[in-house]
Formats: sequence, C-alpha cells, structure tokens
Amino acid sequence: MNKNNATLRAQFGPDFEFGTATSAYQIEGHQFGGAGRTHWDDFAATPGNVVRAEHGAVACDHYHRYAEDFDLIQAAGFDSYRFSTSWARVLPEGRGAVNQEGLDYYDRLVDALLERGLKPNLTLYHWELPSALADLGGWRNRDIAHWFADYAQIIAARLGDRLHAIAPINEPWCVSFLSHFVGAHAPGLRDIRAAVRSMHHVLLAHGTAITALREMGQTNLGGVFNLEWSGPADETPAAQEAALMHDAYYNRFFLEGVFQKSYPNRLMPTFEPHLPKGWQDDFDTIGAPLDWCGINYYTRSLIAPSDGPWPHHHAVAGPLPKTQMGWEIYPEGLYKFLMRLKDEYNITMPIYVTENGMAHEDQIAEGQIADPQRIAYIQDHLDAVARARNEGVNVQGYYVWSLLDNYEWALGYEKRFGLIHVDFDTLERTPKASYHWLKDNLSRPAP
Ligand code: IFM
Repeated sequence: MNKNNATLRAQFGPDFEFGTATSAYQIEGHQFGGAGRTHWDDFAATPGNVVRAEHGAVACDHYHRYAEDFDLIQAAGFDSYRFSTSWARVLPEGRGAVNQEGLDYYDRLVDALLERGLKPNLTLYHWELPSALADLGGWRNRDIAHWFADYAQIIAARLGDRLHAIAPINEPWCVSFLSHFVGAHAPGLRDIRAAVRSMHHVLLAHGTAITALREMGQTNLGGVFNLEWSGPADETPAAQEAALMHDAYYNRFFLEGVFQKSYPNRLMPTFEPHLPKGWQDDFDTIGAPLDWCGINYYTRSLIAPSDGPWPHHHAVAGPLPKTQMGWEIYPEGLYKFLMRLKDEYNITMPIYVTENGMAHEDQIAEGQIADPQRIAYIQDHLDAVARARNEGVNVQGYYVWSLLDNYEWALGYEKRFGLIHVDFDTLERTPKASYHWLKDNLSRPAP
C-alpha cells in the first residue's frame, strides 16, 4: 500500500501503464546463442574501463531463464515490459547475415510475454554496438543511420505484428556524449568532435529508423530520452550560466532536435565547427513525428563554473540523500521535466516515464531483502508524476528500472537496481520487499 492508503492502481486509474524495464546486454548473457562481438566486450576487455573488468558474457542468464523472469513480472501485476533486442545477436557483423538463432530467441520472448498478458515494449538499441560497426567508426560514421534502419526493419519484419510499442534508441545522450566526450562508456572516447558528430548521428539514426518503421506500417513509435536536472551550484550568475550550458548539451539538444527541429543556440559556437556538413538538412528526418515520448529520470546535477576548455564547468556533490550510485534523490526534477515537456515543448502526446529507480546495497537476510529506500524512492517519484498529471501533463505510464539486478555497465555487477535480487554466483532470483510492495499495489480487482 502507498502512504495514502490506496493502491497505486486505484490512485492512477485502470488505464495507467505500470511496467518494468531491462536491456539485452545487461541481462541476457551475450555468450549464448551465436551473438556477435560488441564494443562493450572490447571496452570491458581493456584494463581500467570497467570495475573488475566485468562484462556481459553470462550476466543474469536471462537467455535461458526468461520464462522464470516473465512469471515474476506477471505475478507482480505489471501491464508491460520494456526490453531491448541486441543488434549483434541478430546481425553478428552489424549488417549482412542474420543469426536466425537470435531472431528466433526474440520471437520466443515476445510470445512468452503475450502468453502472460504482458505488453512487449521494445527498444532497438540499448548500447551494444556490433564491433564490426565500431571498426567503421560506429556512431561517428553517418552511414550508421542506414545500418540501424536496416536492422530495425529486420526486427520489425519478424516481431512487429506482436509489439505494443517501439523506440529506436535508449538514451541518446549516453550513446553519444557519455561515450565519446566523457569516455565513461564504450567506445570510451574523450573527443569533442567525436561527441558532437555522434550526438547528431544518433538523432539521425533515430529518425531514419522511425521513418523506415512507419513505411512498414508499424505504429506506436516513440523516443526515449534520459534527462538529468541541471541546477546551479550556487546563486552566482556564473553558476547559473554553467547550469544552463549543462542543460543545453545534456537535455535540450535531444529534445529540441526531435521536437523543434533545431539545436540550442547556446551550443552553436562550440558545436557548429564539429557538426557534419549539411546537418541543417537532417531535421526533417530527425523530427519525424512520434506517437509517444519516453523519459528516463534518476537525479539532478549541481553545476559550478571552472577554468579550462568547454564546457567550462564541473559537477559538485549536492546535499541530498544519495543512492548507491552517488546520485542525489530529487523527485522534484521529474515533476519539473514533465512540466517542461508540456509547457516548453508543447507535448500533448502520451508521455511515459520509461525508466526510474535506484541502486542500493541490498543484503539478503534469511531469504528476505528489505529495501525501504527503494520503495520510498519509487513512491516519491510517482507522487511527482501524479502532481504533473494533475496539472495537465499527459503521463500515461511508469516503468521501474530494473526488473533484475544486472550489469551496470562500467560499474559492473556491484550496483543493484533490481526489484529482484540476483545472486551472480548461483543466478538465483529473490524478489525484494519493493517487488512485494508493488505486487500489493498493482493487483487489479477481479472482473
Ligand atoms: O542501467 C542503466 C540503463 O542501462 C540505462 N539507464 C540508466 C540505468 C541506470 O544507470
């Protein structure tokens, strides 16, 4: 029960979609089923990139255990499941020959969801780029838009008749900036030109795939953006300006590109020399109409000015309680972003919170996992969603990240985001208290 003593189902109404989310490389076990090598395998194999050099070869072995995992999703009362297909599992070289075993696997997955009354919400790219495409420059190469659209069509041709929703790319900021400027994710570049070009290409690939999917008659197509609230570290004009710059390259570049067919002016002096020739002509593709907008929200950053090259700022530790990731817990940011989507981007289409959740140092004691912090986190963020809905934002669903403890990328298996604990030695699943709390909240009255 939530603190208002009504179930979440009663609070949000029968049509609000509650789901949970995962991604392919983080849970499947990439060594199984003939998948091709990815840039995450390469990145993890390079010392210093990933905690304990961990990788996704086995992960949660969802490849073999998906039925058990889907039973748990169904038993909790979720409506929907957001998952991704791995490009390298389906096209081991990124293009050309299809790995039938991979496609068959995803076919079984979709059927298994439908058999359990769960809506399959598919993301086509959640970060495991085939190494063969990384060799060709990956997201720095404009051709990726067509490679990606071809892959999207292969998936849609096989699964499209049974999918509830499709989004091309999870978190364009992470695919581009985090991976090519910060260097924290594969391919681990720290290069402004690579970053800016990949930021543009990731949006171009998104729009090219949307267009290709529409041509095949696919419906319910969306985009999934990761948004982080940017706050000034103090009241000085310099800090305010630093926060606006952070907001521009983190959040606004992607929202403005897709929903307004332009990029923030504030970025242009730095970005324009690096954008590929003719970039202005790509906006009709980038801004291809969508049916829904997904946002992944976790935290805020406090930004202070600093010397040195662009972006002339750095993040400072904030005062709020933090998750195992060291991320401040700031539900107000989710409310403010939802209001921004309505008030500044005039978004009236359905909005989904496609990821929200927290990592915590969960411990098993006598087969039980008490995670009251996660329950409070979810509850407080759902309260933010409810406030925005009351103020006219068309939010129609919320997905918890994540179903299972899983591979948290450069941070390995240590950060536990799951509603379900995974013992990475035995691969045993144990639902946490937050899972049971959601189950109590999501059950529907008998017809
Ligand atoms: O685990 C990630 C996921 O792959 C993308 N969104 C954020 C999550 C937590 O960091």
